[in-house]
Amino acid sequence: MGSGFVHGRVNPETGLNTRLEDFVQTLGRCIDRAISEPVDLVLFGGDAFPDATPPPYVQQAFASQFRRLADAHIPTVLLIGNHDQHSQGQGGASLCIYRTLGVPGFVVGDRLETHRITTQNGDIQVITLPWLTRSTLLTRPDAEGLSMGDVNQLLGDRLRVALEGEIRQLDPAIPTVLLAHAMLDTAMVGAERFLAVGKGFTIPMSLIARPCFEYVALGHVHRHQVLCEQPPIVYPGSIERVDFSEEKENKGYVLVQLEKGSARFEFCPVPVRSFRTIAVDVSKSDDPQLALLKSLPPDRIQDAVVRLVYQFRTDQLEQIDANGLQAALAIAHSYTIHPEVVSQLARPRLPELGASNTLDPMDALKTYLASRDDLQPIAIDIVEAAQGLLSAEVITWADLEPDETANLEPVESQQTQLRLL
Ligand SMILES: [Mn+2]
Repeated sequence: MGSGFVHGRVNPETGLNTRLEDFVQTLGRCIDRAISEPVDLVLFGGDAFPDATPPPYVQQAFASQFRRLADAHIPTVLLIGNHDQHSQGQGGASLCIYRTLGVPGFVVGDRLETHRITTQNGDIQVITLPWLTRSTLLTRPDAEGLSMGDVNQLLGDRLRVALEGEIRQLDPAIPTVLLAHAMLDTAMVGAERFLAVGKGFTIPMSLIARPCFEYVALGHVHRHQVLCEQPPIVYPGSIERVDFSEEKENKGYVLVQLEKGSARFEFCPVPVRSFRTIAVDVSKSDDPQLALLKSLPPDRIQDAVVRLVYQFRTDQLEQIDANGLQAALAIAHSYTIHPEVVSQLARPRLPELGASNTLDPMDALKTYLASRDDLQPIAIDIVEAAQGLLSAEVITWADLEPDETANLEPVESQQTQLRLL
């Protein structure tokens, strides 16, 4: 809540960004269902806000919806995600205020811990596993001199031991849910995978696919997916679209029917605002303006967040009327227009890089470098620097020996091309 404002506009009647209003309405729909059932327990999987210090009006919008659960006496677990954590020290997560205020029935999951919760239909135990950073389980000397892969291995081992400790103390007579904010190694994330590389670590599926859990509820990945059926390991996904990478995803929440030894779950879609990419090449058209207008059928763009991407030739410039496009797009909720000149698109591309979005960033870089004979003399240095960047190690000019700096300066134009990659 509080993200994606660039896709909204200010509502003159409320002074609020319309995307905040969308998110509040959708969250309200989820909570309406929780209250109308009523459910016995609500689990929130983390990442309430884009960062740990949201503006007060955004916090209030979130709180005013969750307050309805407290009023309805529905126990609620709020898990801490990576966006909720304050980068400075412990205990600064934005959701911890609910514990400080002692909101009845509310539990905040900011550490690995088992919570026994009494609901109107019996007791349940919820293990909370918030987003882990290296510093959660490792001290600096632990990690000194280790590669990223070794650090992840060590983190996995430490987590396995800590989780085992929680599991041994479980009451075998009542159902158990693991609520985790994590990237699972088998998760499908498309473009998000690239963002995740080098940030935090990936939890192996084998660590959590355990018969001692009736259900594993996951947060972090925005796309809804079921990673395992027995026990169910489920990302409900985000309830709203944050950006165009989620254009084609269904949004909703998951309703779970739980008893000792079994769980049934159902993904419940919620109607959310459409995002539409309209991509059209008018470079071969005699009437590019007409072709553009035809690409904007009202039923596809009405009330949607639209981006129009079109390719044209520079000699068609006078045939394209920006005012006419804006008039046609006025029925959209919001829109952006991205003209691309075809001659600029003629730059050769590597089919290996375009065909698949499942390529690992390091593999992508190596593929690119293999195609650039002129970069071979520094290819090894580039790969090493990229590994450093992806493992979040900061390399500054000060780290380089003076003569290395001198060697790097002449290749400035090559660095510019790398940035385009
Ligand atoms: Mn997250």
